[in-house]
Amino acid sequence: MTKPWIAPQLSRRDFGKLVGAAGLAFGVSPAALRAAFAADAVDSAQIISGKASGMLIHNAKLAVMETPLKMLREHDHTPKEILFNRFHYPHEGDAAWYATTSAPPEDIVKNWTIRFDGLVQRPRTLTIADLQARPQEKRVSVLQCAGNGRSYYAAKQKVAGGQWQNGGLGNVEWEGVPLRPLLDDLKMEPSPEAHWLTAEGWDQPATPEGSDFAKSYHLADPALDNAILALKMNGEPIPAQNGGPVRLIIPGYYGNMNVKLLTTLLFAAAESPSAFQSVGYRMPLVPVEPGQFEANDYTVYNSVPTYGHKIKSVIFSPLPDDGAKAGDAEITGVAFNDGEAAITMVEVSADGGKTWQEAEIKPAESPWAWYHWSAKAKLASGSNVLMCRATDALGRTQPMDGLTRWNPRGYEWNGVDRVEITV
Ligand SMILES: Nc1nc2c(c(=O)[nH]1)N[C@H]1C(S)=C(S)[C@@H](COP(=O)(O)O)O[C@H]1N2
Ligand SMILES: [Mo]
Repeated sequence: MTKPWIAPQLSRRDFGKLVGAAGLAFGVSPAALRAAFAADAVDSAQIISGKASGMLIHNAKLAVMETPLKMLREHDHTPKEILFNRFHYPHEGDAAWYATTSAPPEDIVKNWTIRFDGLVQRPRTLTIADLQARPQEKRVSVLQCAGNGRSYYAAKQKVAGGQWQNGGLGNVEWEGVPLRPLLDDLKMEPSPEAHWLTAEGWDQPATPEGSDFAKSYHLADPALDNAILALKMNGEPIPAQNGGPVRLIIPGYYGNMNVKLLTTLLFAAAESPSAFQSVGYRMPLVPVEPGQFEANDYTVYNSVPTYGHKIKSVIFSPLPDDGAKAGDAEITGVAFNDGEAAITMVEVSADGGKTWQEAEIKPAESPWAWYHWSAKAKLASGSNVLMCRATDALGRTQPMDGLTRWNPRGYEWNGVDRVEITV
């Protein structure tokens, strides 16, 4: 994919020069950027300009970080300053411009194009202004990394990759152009063999063997009915770090399906051969045990992409260092799924699963947003194991033992949440 506003294409050798130049141009100090790339022991605010301090860093070089639950629970819509972040290629060289929570620079927005191409009679190219001229719609949706909760699989066998706890998620208001009406209006005349739509992001691999960040959706997937080409996040232009100026949002779908820095939508006969679609971000079709199936054994025949969020609930309060007291307490948290059915029940236990009671659930803002729930409980002096489990109108619920869904890439953790607090 071409990057018209950067000529010539920069090589990694130019990295040193560029960190200085790009850093200054976009208000990030070169020292902070160098520090970010040098060590994991830096603070989140140094890695992404405008980010809050104290995020849990999984990979400083790639700016991968999650939100401590103490920060996450403070807001109903997760602000950009604390929303988790995940990219697959380092924010160095020509990618340094998006290491910020600010909107993308004006020249980038002005020159941005989205190419609609592939198995169509008439390819089209749109600008951000073209998208802004169309009717806009809002979608409130949980955004969650498919690797969220990966660290909990270590109780069976540790899985390679960022050791995410529960904070690789946020509840976000997106706004943009509905996808299906746009595709219809563009009258591209896709060929009858075009069954898939592949989205690609601007970011590119450092070496030619690497894969572009590309994700594919079956054109018959009803989730596309809710998809938007988002231009705004929480009422503002999407921060560069979260994929501005334009991001494909499929509400209710795992983070990787929501392609940031969207440059291309291709009609295709099959799903993309990109490793991000054909090997990574997939779940084995049948349950597997460690040793039976390895991280590189995935094919499009033995596995399925991480599409919609598996139903999940998370305890927000009390957390172990909240200083909870013995006696009456309120247990609170959130629950969400893929939006295909309402969440109808959240059960809570304060005694490690011996007894359960139903929490009170507040209505959610949209089918894909998180639900808040709360339950009254009594805490005993000593250790208390709090647990929660959500169920939806289709009867889908969380496994009591999340380890039954162990998989070699550690995706889709949705085991019953468990917090141990000592009072
Ligand atoms: N272009 C592009 N889009 C991307 C990615 C990426 O590396 N490049 N990572 C994906 C993954 S795995 C996740 S979890 C989310 C993270 O979104 P956030 O950084 O806005 O929280 O972006 C997704 N979209
Ligand atoms: Mo992710």
